[in-house]
Amino acid sequence: MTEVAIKAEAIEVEAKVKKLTLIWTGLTFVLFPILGLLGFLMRFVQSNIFPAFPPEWFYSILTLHGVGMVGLWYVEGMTAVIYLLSKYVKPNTAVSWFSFALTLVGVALIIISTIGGKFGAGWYFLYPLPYKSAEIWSNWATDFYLIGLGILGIAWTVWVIDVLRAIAQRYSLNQALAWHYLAGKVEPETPPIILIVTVSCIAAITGFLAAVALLLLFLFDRVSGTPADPLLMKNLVFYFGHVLVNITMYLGVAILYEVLPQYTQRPWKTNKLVAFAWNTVLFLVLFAYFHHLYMDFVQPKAFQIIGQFASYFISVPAAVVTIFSALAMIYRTKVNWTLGSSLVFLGTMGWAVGGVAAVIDSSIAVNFRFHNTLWVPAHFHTYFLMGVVLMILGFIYHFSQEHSKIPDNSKLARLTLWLILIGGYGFLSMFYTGGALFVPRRYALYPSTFSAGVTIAQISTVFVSILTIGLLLYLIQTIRRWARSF
Ligand code: HEM
Ligand SMILES: [Cu+2]
Repeated sequence: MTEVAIKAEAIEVEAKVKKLTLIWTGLTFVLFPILGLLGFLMRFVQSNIFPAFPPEWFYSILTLHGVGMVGLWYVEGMTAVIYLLSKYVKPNTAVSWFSFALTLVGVALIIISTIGGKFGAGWYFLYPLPYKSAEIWSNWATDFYLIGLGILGIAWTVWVIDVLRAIAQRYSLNQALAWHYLAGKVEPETPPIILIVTVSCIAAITGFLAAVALLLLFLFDRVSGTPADPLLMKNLVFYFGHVLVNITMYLGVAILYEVLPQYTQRPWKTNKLVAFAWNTVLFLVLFAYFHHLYMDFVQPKAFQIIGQFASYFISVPAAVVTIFSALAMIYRTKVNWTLGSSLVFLGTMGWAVGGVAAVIDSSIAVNFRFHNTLWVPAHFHTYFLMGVVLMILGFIYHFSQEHSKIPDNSKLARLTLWLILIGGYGFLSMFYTGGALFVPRRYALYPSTFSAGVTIAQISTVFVSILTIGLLLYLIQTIRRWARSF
């Protein structure tokens, strides 16, 4: 190909990827407020404001909110990363559109199952509950839920494989995993985003395989009536869930490595430490999920111990290396703080806070007391809502501003950030307080033994209101820029 033809092709790919990012992002603008308001509603119900609210509705809302949020941010994280990756490699946009269409079908089935069919087994649908609902929901609702998940699984597996294919076109596996850095070489250069996304996509495939096995065992039970082994089912679902949630965070970190340097004018390169950290993640991600099964006394004891150590060691390399490097990036330099770069940075700090809370809970002695208390939603809302969600919202603003060229309104941006921080951390502190007082999670209405839960939920609604105003201001500023980017 001539140089002109190569350039023309690059421009065409860029335009295609940009359009894709705009459309996926539009979906996020619709789904995030709906799923967020469902969370708000749950806090109202737990405040005892509507004592007659049917508990089964609470559980179907809880299920939709949980699975919806986890899926939404995974998908938007992939979109952001594909956009940023396209500077280095050529992801196939047709595959992304295919995943988009299938994702819509899967989401529709899950909405019908939860809102229409009252399916309320919680987002990780622990076996055998889904088909033993005590007639709260019908078996068809469970069928819809599992088929919906299966469709999402197909869509996302194809998507991840295509990203790996695009990376493999330019980098060999050991280059993509930066193994040559471990041997002391720095050529050819592996951008951190390539390394992190390769690790994430390989891990994702193992998670989706576990999900396939899980769904097949559900199907086998449904069709033949032969029960599956509940311990195996729990291992499979938590392997899948833990991996999905973790790689979503890693996608956020990949965004950080690629976007923050654009605001600090300092390059952020892979080195031996970064390469070591992410290869450790790839290895340990297989074992950390055991921390979800500490209360299962039938689980082999060795797994419990491995789970605790893997959970400790997985958080050290990636998080510590990333957080210290991010601080070093902004130290003694003039950072261009926009709404976008600030959100990406604050999200990284939220990831750190949530990570500490998670490591505390992954200690067996502590988990013994905190298991299934509000400590659990406390820590995962920290690294989700105030972590990866802020990073991705930061990316969306960055992307929309880049293409619309509308300058930042720094006063409004500052107000927005303060509202999000005060509302968000206030909301989280109420979950943490509940955890410290051993208030259980997943209660629609708290019995009198847990009356502290009601007070905490009431205070929480004030903070969620502040958060809502902050997010609304964010949306107003971002959607304006997004709309101008078409
Ligand atoms: C927008 C603000 C949000 C609010 C007000 C909110 C509120 C809530 C509430 C009240 C619960 C139930 C806690 C319990 O008693 O067990 C919950 C559960 C949950 N939320 Fe959120 N949430 C928000 C954002 C998010 C985000 C951004 C994510 C993930 C990306 C998320 C994921 C989840 C998950 C996975 C569950 C557990 C569902 C289950 O137990 O099956 N939430 N949320
Ligand atoms: Cu986990």
